Amino acid sequence: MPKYLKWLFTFGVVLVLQSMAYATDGYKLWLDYKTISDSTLLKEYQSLVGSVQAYGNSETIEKANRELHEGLSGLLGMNAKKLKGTYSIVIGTYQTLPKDIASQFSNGLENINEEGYVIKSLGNHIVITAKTDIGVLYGAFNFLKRLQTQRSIENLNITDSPKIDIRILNHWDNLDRSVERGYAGFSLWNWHQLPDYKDPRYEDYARANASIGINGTVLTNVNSNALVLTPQYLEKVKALADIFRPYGLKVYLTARFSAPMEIGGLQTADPLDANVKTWWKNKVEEIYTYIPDFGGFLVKANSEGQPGPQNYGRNHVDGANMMAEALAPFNGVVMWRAFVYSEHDATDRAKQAYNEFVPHDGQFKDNVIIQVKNGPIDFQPREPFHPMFGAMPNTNLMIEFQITQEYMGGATHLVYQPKLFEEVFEADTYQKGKGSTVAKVIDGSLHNKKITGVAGVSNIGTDRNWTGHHFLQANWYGFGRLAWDPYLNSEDIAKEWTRMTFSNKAKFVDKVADMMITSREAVVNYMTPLGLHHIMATGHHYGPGPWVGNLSRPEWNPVYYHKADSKGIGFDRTPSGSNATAQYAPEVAAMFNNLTSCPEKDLLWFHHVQWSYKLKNGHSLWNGMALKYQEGVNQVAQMQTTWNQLENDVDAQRFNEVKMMLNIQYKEAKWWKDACLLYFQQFSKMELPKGVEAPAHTLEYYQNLQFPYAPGIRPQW
Ligand code: GCV
Repeated sequence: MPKYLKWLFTFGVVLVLQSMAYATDGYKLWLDYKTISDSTLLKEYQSLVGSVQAYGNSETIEKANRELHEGLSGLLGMNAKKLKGTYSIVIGTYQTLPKDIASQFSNGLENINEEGYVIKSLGNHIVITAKTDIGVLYGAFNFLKRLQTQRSIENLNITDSPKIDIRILNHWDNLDRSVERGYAGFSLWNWHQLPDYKDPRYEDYARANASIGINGTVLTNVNSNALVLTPQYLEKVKALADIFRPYGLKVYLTARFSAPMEIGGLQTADPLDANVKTWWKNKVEEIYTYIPDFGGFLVKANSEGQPGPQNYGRNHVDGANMMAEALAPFNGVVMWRAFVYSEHDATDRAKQAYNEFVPHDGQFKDNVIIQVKNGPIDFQPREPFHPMFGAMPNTNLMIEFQITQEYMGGATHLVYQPKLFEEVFEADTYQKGKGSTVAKVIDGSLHNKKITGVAGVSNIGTDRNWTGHHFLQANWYGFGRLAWDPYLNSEDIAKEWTRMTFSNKAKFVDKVADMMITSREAVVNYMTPLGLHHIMATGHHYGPGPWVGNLSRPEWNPVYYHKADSKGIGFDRTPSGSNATAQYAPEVAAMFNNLTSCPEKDLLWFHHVQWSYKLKNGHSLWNGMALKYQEGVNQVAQMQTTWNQLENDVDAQRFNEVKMMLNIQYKEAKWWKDACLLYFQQFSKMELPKGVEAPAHTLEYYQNLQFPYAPGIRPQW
């Protein structure tokens, strides 16, 4: 072979290999527009899709146009400019569309809100329109999704609008690029190189968020650093905001309450002090000169050592309203976190946030929204819904989920979290009688709220596949979908994601979705079955640590939560115990208080139960608990079996990576089971029942395990 041919051949092989690697490393997320492999369907789509006609000059319309071109070219296997199918794809807002097309929507757009969209077949057109440019972009993504998931594109008449205003990621990213509770590499934000070096990944991040309707991002950790509010950093924040803007993604920052002292030279940060108020007013004005559409602040105050208004004898209302006043002229909001508990308060930690906030219902300004974690403790594998959701009808409340898996095995455990999110949204607060679900509180419909919001603590980092584990992309995806519409079904979302990310083969989709759905209960079973909670190791929170009882703050100790003794196990939160149940509506409280009506999944959250207590399946509590732990391990084993059966349907890289992760998950599920059962057995003094595998090591062995460099640990702890 002539030399030049050899060279060409080698070059070609390298190119092909490179593109294969790129296509399968997970970087493209659910937006990998692979050509449709079913040739009949491909031909059908090619015969239906014509040219894209975009109306409007904004950057957002340009992005929508580009997305459609890229998406259609990829999915339909030919340059989109050459498509000659029946329907041209017409995009534009109601105002920019040609008059003859727009006039056919005279009433249509009344059904959507500012971010909603309409996709409608009209003669030889498929029209994607909206009131705003961003609505058009959302519609374009939705249209592409129809092709990605192989649905019909004929006779379309789709209207869709987000049900919640603020759909936001919270990055717990530090300025040194470490990520608190982050398991997918470093922070995406390269502060040192910004604002001059604009990593293309910033745009990819914004685009991915837009594709699922996420419209806000808090760039910095709630354990905050005031430096981000200085001009040196605001310039960098501006660079990011400029990149994100065409994708409808607003930037927010965490505001350190003591910033007026730390970067402002004041002697106090007292929210009622005139100089402090002026300082924040000026600071906010300054921020808006950099970022005219800045979203506002997220604040963690008087919580886990963060400064706040209580340092000055003031309360949350004083602090939040002071910041809200500064932001109001610019339509900015304050997201004020309710994650508070104090070492000086001896009451059950699960009660403290409610006690601090509920008496202030109705006192917060209109542009304050209180951000409440989904459950009353801290993102445990399962928690009952937070009682504040049923108790503050006159206050804007938003929900906070943790997408990153601080308490669910970091990025090595496949846990499909939208199932958890759905469970919380469906919970009934009974605030206005039956049917007063958390979803209705959060979407504002129960109390007619003006600002609504859903936050998710991000699981994103610099790892090539963004989330550390291919399947954890589904949690980012599903978070966005449920933030858009909290009434969606998590199983449908799992299938949709699987189709877009891996394959449309029906059998594959069913098996993968089944595995994802199972994974949610599996993690509860092998870590904290029957309502157990907060029994993880200290600091890094990696692995089991039910024996920990020596930490300086009582409510940091696992023994505080499980209260195992010779009689039984569990935290009595009924009127005979801490009476935390009284924070729920009477119907809910009655259900939790009664041992037989309390759902067994929450049993040990609310009751201290005797080891011999008979569960609904007839087993004693001890046997039932041991069997649950085993069930969790078995479920992971089943997930491994399922995945191994799918080898031929997945590219080698992702197949192997997921396989290795599942092996880790299986090992760690057994570790949790063995360590917890050995520890609790000291109290129950009962044998493990038939069907539960004997532990691999002694309790001492598990107690001595150390992981000084486990990822995600708080730098200061
Ligand atoms: C950002 C838990 C986590 C902390 C986190 C805190 C919070 O305590 O362990 O890392 O801090 O929640 O939500 O503020």
